[in-house]
Amino acid sequence: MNPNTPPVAAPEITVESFTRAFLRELNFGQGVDLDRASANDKYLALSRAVRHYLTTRWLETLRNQYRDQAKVVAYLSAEFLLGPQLENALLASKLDEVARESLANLGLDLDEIRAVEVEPGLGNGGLGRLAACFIDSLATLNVPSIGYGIRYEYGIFKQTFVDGKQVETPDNWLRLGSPWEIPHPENAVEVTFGGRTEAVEGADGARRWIPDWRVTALPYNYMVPGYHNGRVNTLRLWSAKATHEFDLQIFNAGDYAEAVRARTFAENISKVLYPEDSTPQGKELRLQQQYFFVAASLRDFLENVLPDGYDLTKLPDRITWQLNDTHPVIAVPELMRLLIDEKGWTWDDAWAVTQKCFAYTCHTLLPEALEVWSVDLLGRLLPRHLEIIYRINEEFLEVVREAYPGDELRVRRMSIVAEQPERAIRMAHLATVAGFKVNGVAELHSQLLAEKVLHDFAELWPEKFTNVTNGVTPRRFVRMANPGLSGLITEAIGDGWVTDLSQLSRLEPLAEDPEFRRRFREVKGANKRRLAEVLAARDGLEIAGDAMVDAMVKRLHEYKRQSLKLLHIVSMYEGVKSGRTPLESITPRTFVFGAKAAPGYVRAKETIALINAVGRTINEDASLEGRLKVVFPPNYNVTLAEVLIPAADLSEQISLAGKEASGTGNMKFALNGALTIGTDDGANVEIRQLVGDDNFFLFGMTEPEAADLQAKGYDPGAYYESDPELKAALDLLASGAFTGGDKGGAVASLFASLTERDRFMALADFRSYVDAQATVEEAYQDHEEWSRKAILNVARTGFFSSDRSIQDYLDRIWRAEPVTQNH
Ligand code: T68
Repeated sequence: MNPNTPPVAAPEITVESFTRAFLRELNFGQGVDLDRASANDKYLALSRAVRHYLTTRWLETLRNQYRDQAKVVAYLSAEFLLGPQLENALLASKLDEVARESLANLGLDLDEIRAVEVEPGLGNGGLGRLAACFIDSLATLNVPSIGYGIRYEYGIFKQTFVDGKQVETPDNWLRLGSPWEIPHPENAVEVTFGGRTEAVEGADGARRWIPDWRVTALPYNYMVPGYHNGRVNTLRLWSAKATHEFDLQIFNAGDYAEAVRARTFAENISKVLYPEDSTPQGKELRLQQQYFFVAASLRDFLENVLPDGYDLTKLPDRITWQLNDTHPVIAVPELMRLLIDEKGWTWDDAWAVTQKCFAYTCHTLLPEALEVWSVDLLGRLLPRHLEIIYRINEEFLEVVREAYPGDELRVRRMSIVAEQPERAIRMAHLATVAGFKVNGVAELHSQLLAEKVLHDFAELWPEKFTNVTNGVTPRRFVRMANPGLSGLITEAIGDGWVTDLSQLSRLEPLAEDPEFRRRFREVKGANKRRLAEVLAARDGLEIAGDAMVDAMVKRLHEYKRQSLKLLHIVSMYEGVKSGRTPLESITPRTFVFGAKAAPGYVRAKETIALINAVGRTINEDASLEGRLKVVFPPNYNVTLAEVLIPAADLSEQISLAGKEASGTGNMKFALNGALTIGTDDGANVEIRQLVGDDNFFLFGMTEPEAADLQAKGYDPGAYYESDPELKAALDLLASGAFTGGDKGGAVASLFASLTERDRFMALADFRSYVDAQATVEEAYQDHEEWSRKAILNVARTGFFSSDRSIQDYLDRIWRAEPVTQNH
């Protein structure tokens, strides 16, 4: 790019010019007249018009970046769960009002057009959504950065329920066109796989890799606009295309069918997002995906972002590659390979630079969620990388042996290469050895990482370990999703909070103001009515517009304990049916679940079926007079989150202590004025510290208590036998009362799993949970007091902005002095 190219003038923003831009896109982009345009035509034309306005800023950002040659943060993530783009783009570019007015003049409604958008579901849950919040904050904080990931053709599956059971259908999100992406075939790169390696005479460490197949990585750029600051960063997602060369060879050999098969094989790489969120299966295609996007991203940075002839010994001054979990960790041996085999560097020089370029974020505490690749598979797909990993490991184990002479047990524990149950590469160990920093995602998580999961490493390199508590973008999750609350806040304290969320603390005195509380309740009430409308239109679900909204939305996993929530609901129902609880004493409540289960996770799917069965029974039982409702809208996604979260009164964060790394839904709810009922887990700990014990419903064992109980020998049967309410709830479930008399299948399986093993100790926390729920009931009766607590939740949770997280990454990691590792 020529840095002297004169800037293109930003298009003037007026209602008239916007109308012209919109109609131009409609006529010449879509080829239709306004009166013949479909809803999708209008959506595409509007999106392109908005994109057009942002493009000038985008080019400017790129131009400045090229001129300044500043240090860049590259966020490497296999998932970016972006959510709908149109409204965010309108808001970031200050076009929201203009667009609304311009469309209204044409007799069109912005919200109707927005509703057409299909969100890009390129992520499973928290990890993918965090990546999306982070690139938003990076742009808003003016940090030169690039997001790198995969442009899956099919995102997270679409969930439907058939007879209450989850059925997955493909998410063909690109079907109606994708106005937010721009392909750049001229920047395509080749990625190779398979084959073998051979020696190179006289080179220190270098070997020649002779791969046996290759694919083209085609980049698609997405704009990442900062909020009202003129910066537009880039998210670059890679799509796999068969190489022409490869095709031609086979076509020329006359085997047409084989050529087509080979093309499909190569293009499969970016076909579909794996829907397992915490139990990686070690599938070859997944490793292909990981290497594919990482190899393309590294090459892209070295060739397209750095100037020609850049002195790579200075690479750490220009880049930090932030590894979002272990999925991109194969980038480490890839950089080594590029430096040694392609640039001719010595091993030691390459390692010295590589060690300063990567930092690793861990998102779990569950051992089964730590990625491990069998040596057999890795060696077959990436033979050169396996050799490099072996050598990294050899040199690393030397360091361990030097630090702990004679401690071979420790050496085995820390080795990057596991020997049991099969020879395999532990990606978290590789990431920890190669990264100059390792961070957890909440205080408790980072502490447990250093004490448990990566204990040996934290002992060897304490300076390497740090914490960065997660955050969420206030633009999407407050300003956009909750216009009512945003208006109220802005009226009270101005609009500075949108980019400095700590300013929410200025709301604190207003919690004591009855008029402010009344208006706050009014906003909540309006949000509930909006939720009721959306659920009716989207799913035909009927909920009261004014009941307490009690929400549990997150992936379905045993450690998150949706089954504990279910037991509470069954217990409330059982209380009424058995006459223990007078119906009038029950606060009208709508329980809202949202959760996808990994398609192969049988127990999770059984739990979904049971929640739906219980819901159906309760919703149809006229004797409850509609006081309790259980709804489970299918296909919970970012679009629905933006409607549900602002409407919630109570946020369920009930994982077993020590299992949820952080949670980010917990933050979104608190910021929208829901109170949390939660365990002392993940970021709940910090939420409670900030909002205060009086404004948080704490229950359950602490992590050390849970660990102790496990160590002593946990017997769930004892809890079942000794707590009559728990027994009654479980027995009612087991009796088939919710399943048309069926006592087998999911019912028997959940009953047995809870009473016999109960891996996540739901029964041990039941009593404390149900008691805390009784406190919730009581507190909710007092509307004034509840509103006070809710406002204090908003006022005291400004800390959970992803802007603050990004500032912490800048202070603690991206500008930190790399750690020296003595080898
Ligand atoms: C989540 N992890 C954590 N993983 O569970 C959550 N995993 O506590 C935390 O708040 C969040 O990350 C952000 O830090 C995930 O979402 C995955 O989605 C995932 C996907 C593929 C493989 C493994």
